[in-house]
Amino acid sequence: MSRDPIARTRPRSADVDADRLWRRHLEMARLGATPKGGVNRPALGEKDIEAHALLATWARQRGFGLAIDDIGNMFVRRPGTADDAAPVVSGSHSDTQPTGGRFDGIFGVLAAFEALEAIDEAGIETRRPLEATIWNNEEGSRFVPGTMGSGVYAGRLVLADTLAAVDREGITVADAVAALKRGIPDADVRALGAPITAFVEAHIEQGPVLEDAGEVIGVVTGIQGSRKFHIEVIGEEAHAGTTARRHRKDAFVEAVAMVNALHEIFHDAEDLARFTIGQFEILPGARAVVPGRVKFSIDFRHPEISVLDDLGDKVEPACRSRARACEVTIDELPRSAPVAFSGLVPDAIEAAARLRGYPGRRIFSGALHDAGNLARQFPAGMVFVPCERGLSHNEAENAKPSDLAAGAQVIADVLVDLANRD
Ligand code: HGY
Ligand code: MN
Ligand code: MN
Repeated sequence: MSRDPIARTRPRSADVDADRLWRRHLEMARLGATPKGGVNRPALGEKDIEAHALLATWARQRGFGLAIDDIGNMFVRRPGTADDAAPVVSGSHSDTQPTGGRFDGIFGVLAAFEALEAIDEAGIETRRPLEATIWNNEEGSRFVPGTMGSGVYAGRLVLADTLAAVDREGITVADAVAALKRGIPDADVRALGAPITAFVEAHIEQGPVLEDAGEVIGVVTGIQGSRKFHIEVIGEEAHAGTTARRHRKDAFVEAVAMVNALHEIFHDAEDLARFTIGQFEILPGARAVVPGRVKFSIDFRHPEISVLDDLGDKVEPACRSRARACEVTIDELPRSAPVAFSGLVPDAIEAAARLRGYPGRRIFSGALHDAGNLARQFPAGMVFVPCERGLSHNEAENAKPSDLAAGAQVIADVLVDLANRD
């Protein structure tokens, strides 16, 4: 019997290959590369389908299984000795924001795949199957809403409604999923919502906490909630040279009054409310025409459900009371309640981190993640690693190869642990 107490408690796992993991990040970053060194890879656009196909090629080289479900989530599978048991799954997303970086999302996919490869190379058998997944359309940038694939998988979103959503060119999610399936014709069909023993997602932190603290591994305790709105102000196009102020229905002027009122309302002393207007469109967008229509988005996040309720409910009256000559419509997208990760998965992450020499700092997520949806149905948790200056949704987003490898290592250890538990 070993005299090393750690060796007795550590499940037999495999060491990940840090160089291979880094090379794969660089290969993926070529798909949709931007001149400023970032990535622009809209969900299930040409470059995102290439990213799926690249992962599929690596999976086939290893002899792993491949399957796609009805909402376009892709699963790479390493069988277990009890192959009908529900899998232990890890992964994230491959789509990006328009000015995205090289790590948001794809790190979690590549960490999961690296874990499966390392475990396979080491010849380690697991009782339950292991899967690495790409959840479809996490960012919600091409198709609304975001965390779409995991949302449908976990039953938070309705499949038929979601497949009917369209991008700005009028292409439906259904068309895009069909294109993915054409791109990977040999993939099996995966049942939506099939049971999962546990889900664990690796992600860059997208904030400064780990870097500031000099820590490498964060054990995520939860995700703040969010409410998102689409506002449309409808006025009347008119001649810029001839129309007096008293006769104008200027959608821009009224939208600006709404935006200013909203910024006041969401300005909290603690600086916890995250309020963003990231889209603002003036139509018809012509210099000599009084704007007849303005569309803008609201993205509001907070850790507490009562604040989400109270402040979020102020959006509609704030907009209506500033609409004078114009009409206003307010549509709310599906809400995300705050999520708490506890029990099986975070405990396994913390244990794995400690056995590898990391304290495993507890950390809360300001960003949304697919794990938040999965946690509503299955045991779930997340591992964070630092990113430079906490910068994300930015082409300069950066992370250290050694930190990425540490995160992938924790994923590998957690997968082996959870796949072999009784
Ligand atoms: O918006 C988010 O939090 C995520 O990055 N999609
Ligand atoms: Mn992400
Ligand atoms: Mn993101």
